[in-house]
Formats: sequence, structure tokens, C-alpha cells
Amino acid sequence: MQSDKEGGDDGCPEECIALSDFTGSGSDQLAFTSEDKLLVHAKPSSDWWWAELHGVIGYVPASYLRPVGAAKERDEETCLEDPWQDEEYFASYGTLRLHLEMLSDKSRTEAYRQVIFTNSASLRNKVVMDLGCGTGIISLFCAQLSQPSVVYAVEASSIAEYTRQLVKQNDCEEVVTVLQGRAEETELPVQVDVLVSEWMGTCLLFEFMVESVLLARDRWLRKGGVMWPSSAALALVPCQAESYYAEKMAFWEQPYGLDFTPLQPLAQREFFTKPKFSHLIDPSECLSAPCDIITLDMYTLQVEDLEEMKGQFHFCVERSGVFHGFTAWFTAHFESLETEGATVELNTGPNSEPTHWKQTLFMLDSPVSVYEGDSISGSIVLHRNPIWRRHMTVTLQWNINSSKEETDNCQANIKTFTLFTLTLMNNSSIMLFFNHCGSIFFMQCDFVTYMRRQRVLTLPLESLDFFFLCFFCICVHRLEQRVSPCGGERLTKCLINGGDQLKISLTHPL
Ligand code: GJV
Repeated sequence: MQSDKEGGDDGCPEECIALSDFTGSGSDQLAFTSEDKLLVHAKPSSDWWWAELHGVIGYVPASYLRPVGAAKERDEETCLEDPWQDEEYFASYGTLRLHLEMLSDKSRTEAYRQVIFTNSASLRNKVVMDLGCGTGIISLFCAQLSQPSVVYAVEASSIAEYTRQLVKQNDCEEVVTVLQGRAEETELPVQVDVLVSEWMGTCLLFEFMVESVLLARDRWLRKGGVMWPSSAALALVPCQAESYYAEKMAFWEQPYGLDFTPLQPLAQREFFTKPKFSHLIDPSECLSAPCDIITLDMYTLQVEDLEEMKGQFHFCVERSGVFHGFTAWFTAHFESLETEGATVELNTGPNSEPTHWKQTLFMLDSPVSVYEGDSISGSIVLHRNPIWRRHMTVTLQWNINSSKEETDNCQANIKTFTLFTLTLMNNSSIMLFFNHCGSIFFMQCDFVTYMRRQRVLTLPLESLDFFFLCFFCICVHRLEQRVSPCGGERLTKCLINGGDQLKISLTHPL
């Protein structure tokens, strides 16, 4: 195999244990089962490591592995940490940015308004729970458009304090009760008739807020009560993505008249092993009609089902073109409580108004020409991360069956994508900001030690004396990313002496 990838970062392979099963993809990735012992030879990126199992070498997702040596220490750390990243997750909903984005999304917000409006007669005197109410918009729609007996608006983030004010300001405090806290820990005086929530994330499941909704359903929804959304589906379509391909891959063919193609394998790993979030696909780029690959029935879905969700697809290519990848999005359906009332659908696909979720693009390693009449069939597996409970990997497997005998298009492929929001490459560096006698300056440190699950960075600070550390950020591909505002606040109080070693605990997985 490729000898340039062999040899660990420090020359010595690291022994690791698999935390969970992994379905490898084709020739490039290793498949393994939980508890397998792997030898890690190199860590070309923080997501994908180069490892060996039973004499076979391939890529493995780093987050599925636990180094053997660090087992004990790591277990302690893992217990202390929050695999849900709630501190950071709810902090992000404590500011207005995301609420503004969600409220500005007309398709989303109007869909919920429509649901309440068209069911207003049935909602009369009902008890409603609005899980993750944010600024309380759905609860306010309920109070304004219908006459429920009470709406429990549950919100864990600090925005709840303002939601209370908004309820009062809009004269809804007789109906809407804001309860600040995680839904999992919230006590209600009664069971509810309706559980409404806007929990859907990228690729439907990302963030896994749906788990909170299912737990609330099992605890608080009365028998025969209603779930909104009542069902949801993940849709997929094979597509062209010419301009994204040109921007990230074809670019290396001839920049400034030079041949940079040796960088293409790197580009493929860096840009195409994660899906592209916030992609907007034009209907003309779809190579076939989309199909629903996974459907969730919100009445019967169980938390355990979320660990691994499988789906099948069969697409008939409707027009010739270049198959660059698959695009995914979701739809959510709200059943009507009125007799003969229509179901409301929230559709985030290319044939509807764009929403703030946009769509998610999964690029193939290399594009394939396909022709009208060809078929693309295969399967998808959404595998929830065994450690980071809000994250997942998506494995796509597909065959192209050519309708033209003369073309050599019949091939089987498999590819796994990680859905993490931030990647720290091994060559990233850390910026430390210091305050010395009132002036701020910064120092750039090489990425010294980073232990993945412990999220601790160890930095020697030999050249420094008596400075206050203000905050730090991590540079990822020249993009500066503030990692942890609360880490920063904590660190303002720390006095650093020359020769100290600084250990920084991150609140964000990298
Ligand atoms: N308990 C209470 N509030 C929550 C919970 C929970 N378990 N989970 C999320 N939220 N569609 N992906 C809140 C969160 O703070 C935010 O205000 C809102 O629900 C998320 C709604 C949109 N996110 C999404």
C-alpha cells in the first residue's frame, strides 16, 4: 500500500481499541468491530487516521478509537465531560444569532403558524408542550390563534428569561408558562395533549435534539396525544455539483499555468470526507427524482433506533450529466386534528423555498458521467457517534448500472462521511492572547499536544513571564475560530510564569 502513509507521527505505531463497529468503505477504509485492537500508524487529519487491523491497512475514523495506554485516564476524563456538549450547545442558543436565523426563515416559521392556525378549533382547551421554545414563537402562535388551556414552553438556554418577557409583552402570560431547563429534567403538573417541537437539524438528525423529544413524549404525552411534527423523512438525490467541484478539486489542475495535481488527494480528504453543509442545489442539478430514504414515525420511533438508521435508494437517471455526489434534505409532516383537515408539510428540498437548513452535499471522490436511463442504487447508514452524542457519520454505498452496454460505468462504491462541525488539522496552530499592562498582544503556538477526547492542549510557555492570558483561539486553515468564550473568561484570572506549562481544557471537540 502507499508507503508514504506508513510510520506513526512519532515513528512508533499507537495501539488503539475500537469503541464501536464501523463499516469501512471500499479499498481505502478499514472495517472493524467494537473492541478490536488497531495499530495507528499515522494521523493525517484529526478525523481520519491511518491504521492496521489483522495486517490490513486503511483509514479509520479517529473518534471511534481509544488509545490503549490512555485508557484509564481517558475514562476518568470522559466521565467528567459532557458527550452532549450541552454547555456550548445551550450557550449558542443563549444569544440572538440562531434565533434570528430561525425566525427569519419564513418557510419554517410559517409552517408552524399554519399548523396552529389550521388546527385552532381542535387545540381549544388542550394542554400543549413546546419543547425547545427558543423565543417562544410557537407558544405565542398557540395563544394568539387558538385557546389552549395552557402551553408549557420549555427552554434550556438563557434566552428563556427573555421569552418570559416576550410572553408578558404580548399579553399571553395567562396561557403560556415558560419553564427554563432541559426538557429531560423538567417536571409538569399534568400530561400534555400535544407535544410540538422544532427539533430537526442538518440531515434531519444532526444535533440529535430528537432524543429529547422522544424522552419527553414517553414521559409527558398522554395516551392518544399528538406529536408535531408527526413524521419526518430524509430525502436524497444524485446530483451535479460542478462549481463546488471546480472550486475545491479542478482548481489544482492548472493554477497560474502550473500543475498542482499532486495536491488533489489531499483536497479530496480535506474537502470531500465531510459533507458540505448549507449547500443550495438548483433543481436543474438533480439527475433524477429524489427519494425518501429514511422516515421517522414520531409516535413509534425509539431512542435506540437512532444509533443506526438504514435506508435504501434506487434512482433512475432522467438526464445525462456528471454525477458529483448526493444531496440530502428533510421534510416534516404535521397531521391534522380536524376532520378531513390537510397535513401541513415543511419541505427543505430544492423544489421549495430555501430554508435556513439549506441542503447537505456529499461529494464522491471522483465524478462519473451518467446517462439518461442509467440507474443508481444503493444504501445509506446514519451511524450515531458512540462518544459525541450530537454527531454522526453517514455511509453511502452505491452502484451505477449503465443503460448503454458500451460504456464502462458499472461500479460499486462506498464512502463514509463524518458530520462534525469543526475539524482541527494537525498543522493548525493556537493563538494565545495576552494582556500585559493593559495592552493586548498575541503569540502563535504550534499545535503541541492534543488529546482528542480529553480535549486538553498542553503548551510550553517558556518565553513568557507574568502575563495574563485573555483568551485563545485556534486557527483552522487560516480561519480563526474562537474556541471557547467561557474558557477565555476563566483564563483571564490565570497568571502565567515563564517555564509554566499551560493546559487548556476545550469545551468544543476538535
Ligand atoms: N431542553 C430544552 N430546550 C432545548 C433542548 C432540551 N433538551 N434541546 C434544545 N433546546 N431544530 N436543531 C432548545 C435550544 O436551546 C434552542 O433554543 C432550541 O431548543 C433549538 C431549536 C432549533 N434547533 C434545531
